[in-house]
Amino acid sequence: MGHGRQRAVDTRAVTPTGGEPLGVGIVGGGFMATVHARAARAARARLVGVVGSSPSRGAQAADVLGIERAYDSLEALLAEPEVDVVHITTPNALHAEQTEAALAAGKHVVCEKPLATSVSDAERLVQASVGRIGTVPFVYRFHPLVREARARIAAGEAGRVLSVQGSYLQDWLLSADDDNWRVDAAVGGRSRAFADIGSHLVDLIEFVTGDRVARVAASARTFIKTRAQHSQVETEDAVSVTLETEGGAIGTLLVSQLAPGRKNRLHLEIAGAAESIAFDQEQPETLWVGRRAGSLLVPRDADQLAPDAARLVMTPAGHPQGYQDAFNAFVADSYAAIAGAAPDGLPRFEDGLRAVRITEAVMDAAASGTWKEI
Ligand code: SOE
Repeated sequence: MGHGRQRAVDTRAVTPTGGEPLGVGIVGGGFMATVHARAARAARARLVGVVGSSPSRGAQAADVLGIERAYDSLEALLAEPEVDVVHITTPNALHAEQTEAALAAGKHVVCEKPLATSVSDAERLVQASVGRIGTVPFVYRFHPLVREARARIAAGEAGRVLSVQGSYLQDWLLSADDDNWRVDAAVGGRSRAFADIGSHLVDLIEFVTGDRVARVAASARTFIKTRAQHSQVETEDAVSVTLETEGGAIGTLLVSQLAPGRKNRLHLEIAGAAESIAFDQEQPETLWVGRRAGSLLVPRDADQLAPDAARLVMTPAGHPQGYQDAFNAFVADSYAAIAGAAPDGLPRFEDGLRAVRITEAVMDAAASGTWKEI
């Protein structure tokens, strides 16, 4: 794309108030808490406190994640004046209540997706976050080559977007022996696979194309109805979606947590009138640009990327950059927003609400066998 050398913008200085590092509180102590804690540390924040699902789990998380202190309750963490921003990494059904409490305590919030398990709760959180920064980790937006794809489409290089084809496939719930709170609708919400990973896919489609999904038809399946600790599973293992966009494009999506051999494969292919563009989250070092004559693989090399993509390049070409780097960049930009900046492409609560709306429409479409408008 020949933009010449771009200097990466360092948004990592986290000093919203007079040079003090930002104080971070983490709610939850599982896999995602680890990812958030690493990202907060990379952004030079101070990891002030953590709350686990029990005091002993909180203490364990503080120890393992190197967090200063475990608090016995969310209330105690929120009463801590040194905490400026709270990261919510708990099971989905807790997000709304915990986020609302954190906002009411005057904190900024980074809340895991889905922002809430109902549209009305997500709408309330958007209202409640006015005057604060509220962000949702749609972190795949932070791969440099996703930004490159977006820049190409925005600049008109790909031509009018005609079709999108996406899939997000995993296999960690493949067997009936595999179990997790996410399978339980009372804890994870009515939708499992779509809310958990399909939400990333639709966020990315709208982010990259600049277009919006207008309506959806869908089929959902729960293939495994009994799991180790859940005798009646109702959340979907897999869902396929047919969509139309406001801009007139058409598309198909497949989201499944029962795809043998696929670990975390988010794949997106967009066909414009002049170019196709394909991105694979598990191969994020290249972007495929398809042309009738002369397709090419664009490398993650700052020299060759649009400015918004180049600024997210953390390591030189040949030194692979991946999931945690994308997460780090998301958290750094969330903190930069708290410090008063306006980073482009930061997924905010409004984007979290949008994903909840689309999830609800997909599940309603699957249940009714009819098209649903978003
Ligand atoms: C599990 O499906 C999970 O950790 C998701 O919850 C994340 O959002 C996704 O990024 C990776 O997979």
